Amino acid sequence: MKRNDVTVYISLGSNIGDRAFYLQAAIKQLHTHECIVVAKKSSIYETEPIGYVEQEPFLNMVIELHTSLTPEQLLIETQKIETKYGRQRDEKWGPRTLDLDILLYGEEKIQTNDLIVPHPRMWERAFVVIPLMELNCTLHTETGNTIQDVYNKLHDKQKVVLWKEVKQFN
Ligand code: GSY
Repeated sequence: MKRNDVTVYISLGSNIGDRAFYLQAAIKQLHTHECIVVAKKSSIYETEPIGYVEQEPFLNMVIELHTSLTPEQLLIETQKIETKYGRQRDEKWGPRTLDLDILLYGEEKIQTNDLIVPHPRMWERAFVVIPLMELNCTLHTETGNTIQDVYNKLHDKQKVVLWKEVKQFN
């Protein structure tokens, strides 16, 4: 990690086509960027859809990356990757080949027309919290609840099943 790099967590999801391919392709593409290092990958989970429920199950995971990009530059990169892999932005809650959400950008709070960080719904989503906790169990919400507290409340309310395990060496 270089001196000015920021630690960022990104959630990835896919529920159309070769879901695992889309997740891996997005990670590869991010890592290829000269200002991004993908440092950690969570396991992959199969998860029931939240929001619009009449759709196929998702594969979800979270990655940790280190970057010198600003939040806005990083958002542009994630959107380019979503578009490259066929994401169509017409349905807000509908199925998608690839979804990349910036969850946390260091300790920063960001609120622009295009980006809110911390991600406003991240702590309500077991498909985010469970893989995120694998990567960093010291995180906490803005109101001071630990990620373990959030996990305890959520984990048996939404169906999240381990699909491909990745062992962490912290
Ligand atoms: O916001 C991410 C897209 N998305 C997902 C998802 O990735 N996983 C699950 N399980 N449900 C979802 N609903 C939406 S929208």
